[in-house]
Amino acid sequence: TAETKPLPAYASWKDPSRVIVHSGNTIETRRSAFGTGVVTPVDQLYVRNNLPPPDASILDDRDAWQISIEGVKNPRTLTLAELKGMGLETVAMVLQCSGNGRGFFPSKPSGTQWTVGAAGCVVWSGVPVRTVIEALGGMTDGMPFMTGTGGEKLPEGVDPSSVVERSVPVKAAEEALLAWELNGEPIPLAHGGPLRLIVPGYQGVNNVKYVKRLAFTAAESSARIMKTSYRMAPLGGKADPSQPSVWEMPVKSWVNSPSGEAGSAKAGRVQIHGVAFGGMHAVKRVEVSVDGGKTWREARFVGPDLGKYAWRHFVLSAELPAGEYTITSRATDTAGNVQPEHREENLRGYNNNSWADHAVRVVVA
Ligand code: MSS
Repeated sequence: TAETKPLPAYASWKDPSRVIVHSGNTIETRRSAFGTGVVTPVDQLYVRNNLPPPDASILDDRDAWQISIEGVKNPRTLTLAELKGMGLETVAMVLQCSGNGRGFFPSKPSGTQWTVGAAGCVVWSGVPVRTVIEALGGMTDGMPFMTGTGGEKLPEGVDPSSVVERSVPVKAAEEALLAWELNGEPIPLAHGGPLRLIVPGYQGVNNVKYVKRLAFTAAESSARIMKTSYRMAPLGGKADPSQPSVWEMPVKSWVNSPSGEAGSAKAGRVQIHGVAFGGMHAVKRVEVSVDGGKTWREARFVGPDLGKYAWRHFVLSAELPAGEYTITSRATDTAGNVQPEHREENLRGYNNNSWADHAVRVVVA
């Protein structure tokens, strides 16, 4: 089992047996903890913070939380109470850190060495961003970006460009939510309560927590987290704003069971299962290989389908005599994108969806 540290105070309610605490700002779900329920319980959902979270007192009066809406015909500040009166929608979606799978890069990029557990499938409830735009007279013409700003208080002496501010292409506003509930309960501080910007299909970093400003903008944010972090920079190179930002998630799947931990499979009939998602598209099929990708068999989806942004569990029933196996899965989405064998090499280890990297080595006895 991977090394784990004590849970930080703001996430002390997480189940320590189901997570790996890398640091006070990075907590990963164990591969063996995912189970087969579609929705990830919040007490085992991963956490990633770029800055220490704000003081828990921001949750004392959730309805009084304010967000400034800019880049619309009638810009104004809205309270969470007002947002709750404007509309209600829910979306089930995969929340995944863009660095999930970084631990598999041989180049050992700096950052948390996540394997598979910086991801979960969760349900958000809130008001559609497009409803808010309409209520404020529509978007200002010609704004290519939607920019969300996080509500962290920057620590004393910290450069203001350290603010968590992310821009996404404005078309993402059509499906985005300003959310106040996670899995049917008020969003905990660790996951961005009282109010979070949700951008379905996009990598985790774009889902800005404690969102205090939502703006339709002519340019991308000049915050460091936008300009140079979360860019697909070349190995050995330098990150710059001309490189692709981590936005839409690519198609991906992995096997959760057998997990590869000692004793995770016994000789005989084994139900190989895992999760698959397509980012912007539903997944259409998953194949499983028990011989490291030489041969593949069609897996079957199990459990409810919670929509194209959610993941699906898949299962392959296989007869496994005693021996050593390299078990992996390969997903295809409805747009025809196939999960690749190889990762896209990049400086910081983002967007890893390689089926080879996500294979589990299993000793069946
Ligand atoms: N938001 C804010 N405000 N801050 C921070 O730091 N982070 C990011 C997102 N958002 C942040 C935010 C990231 S980066 C991620 S992943 C996410 O979030 C996570 O989530 P959770 O809830 O899980 O913790 Mo990577 O791409």
